Amino acid sequence: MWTPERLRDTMRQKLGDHQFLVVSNREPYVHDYRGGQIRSQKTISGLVTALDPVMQACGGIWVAFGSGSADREVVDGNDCIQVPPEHPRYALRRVWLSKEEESGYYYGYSNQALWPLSHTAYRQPTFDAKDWEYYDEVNKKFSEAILDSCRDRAFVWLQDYHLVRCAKHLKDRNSSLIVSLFWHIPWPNAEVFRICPQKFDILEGLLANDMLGFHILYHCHNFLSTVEQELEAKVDWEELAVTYQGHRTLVRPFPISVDDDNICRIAKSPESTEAIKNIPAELEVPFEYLTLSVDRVDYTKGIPEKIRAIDRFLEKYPEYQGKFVFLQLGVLSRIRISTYKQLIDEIQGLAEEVNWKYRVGSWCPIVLMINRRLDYPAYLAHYRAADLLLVGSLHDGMNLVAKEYVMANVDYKGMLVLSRFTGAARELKEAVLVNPYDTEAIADAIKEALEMPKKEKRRRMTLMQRNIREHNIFWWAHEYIDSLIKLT
Ligand code: ADQ
Repeated sequence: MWTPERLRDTMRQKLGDHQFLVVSNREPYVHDYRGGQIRSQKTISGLVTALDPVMQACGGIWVAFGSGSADREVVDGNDCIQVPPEHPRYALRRVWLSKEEESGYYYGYSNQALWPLSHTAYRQPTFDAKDWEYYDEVNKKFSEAILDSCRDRAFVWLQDYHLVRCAKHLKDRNSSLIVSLFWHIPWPNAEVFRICPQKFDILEGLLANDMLGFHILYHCHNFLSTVEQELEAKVDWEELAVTYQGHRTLVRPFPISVDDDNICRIAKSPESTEAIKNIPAELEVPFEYLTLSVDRVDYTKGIPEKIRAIDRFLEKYPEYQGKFVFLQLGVLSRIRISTYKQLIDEIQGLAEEVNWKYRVGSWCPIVLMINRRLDYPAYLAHYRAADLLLVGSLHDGMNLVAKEYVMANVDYKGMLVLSRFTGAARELKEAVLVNPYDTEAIADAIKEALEMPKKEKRRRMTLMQRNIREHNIFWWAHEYIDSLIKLT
């Protein structure tokens, strides 16, 4: 099994004198002013959940946008700070962006063009030429910070769709760097991608990487056929590689994962066990059966679709009325974008409607806590208390919530109902798999999961836990870096 220690020792051997840099838009730790004091906090995102344990194990430099109100106050002369703040293990190098840059690059091109383009969730992307200019400029800025932070021999590991142009800018300045980008979201099929006005610049930027990683083989194939249709490039389907303008890029699937041991340890901790007792009071609604969902509030996560399915479930199986509660936990993100504001209104409106329809006395079926950040033991306590976790993503690169839930299910109490359109569904085959657009099917899947015999739940959970243990986040990082090292 892969552990942080094993990853650290293997990386030391394999990396030799190469520096190790991770680069992402979102920083893993943010410093903000609160009540006149500077407070640091870990940020919430799938990317940070996955990569922070890797960086804590391996050390190195993480380059990211400094978004906190007090971020500038705490860095040294090189814009660096050691993190995690309570027991430093690696350096965080902050990149500063102006409001205009953040608006054009992050809220604009990244999240109103690339995000909807990559997810089949039926929101039309907006391609704004000015946003694209900001996007490319910010990618240059990131590249400058990377070049400034590293020597000639370095592995630069770019993260996600915010940084498609970085490899090109880096390689133009220093071709000896080994550069790879991991794409955390789905890659669309060629027919969807072809509408993008900036498609050549995007593909050119991505093909400057030595390796491109996606969660699943299907996304690798989508990428290869996109390249085949859009560029004069040699696509090698057998080796999964592209040669473009004399440069070869490997394209590989690496299904991302979680820190399994840490989740189990904290889920079993006395703090977590104690926190379970607080949940009924926190919900303020009596229940016998608790269904939980946890999401960043995003239209790709299928939250309104889940609420409609709960309505149908209670209509179709009235014996659960008065006993069943659906708790939607969440954190808000990208709320400056109007689609996200509308989504919050839609979720709240729907929940009110369904609650009004079924409310009896102090009971109602939907509890929304969509702007609630919980500390880790309390967060895992919710997983332990739940009878089932419902993941309803309309499209999701992986979905780490599903994997976290399986590992936190230390009492084998619950069951996972999982959207087929997540990367996780390719691995967690023992979950109850559903089409998130099919209201009727979700209603039936909830019933099936709630009524599943204990023995069957335990059997399925054990198989899923075994799979995640064998393919945890340290395994993932090792597979990835090992493939990169082979390129040297
Ligand atoms: P995300 O879209 O952010 O990630 P996901 O993988 O589910 O989606 O990760 C969300 C993370 O936020 C989880 O680790 C979860 O624990 C945390 N979280 C959510 N709500 C929380 C709350 N209220 N309190 C505390 N923590 C909370 C993107 C892609 C995914 C891909 C990941 C990693 O969209 O498909 O799995 O990157 O590659």
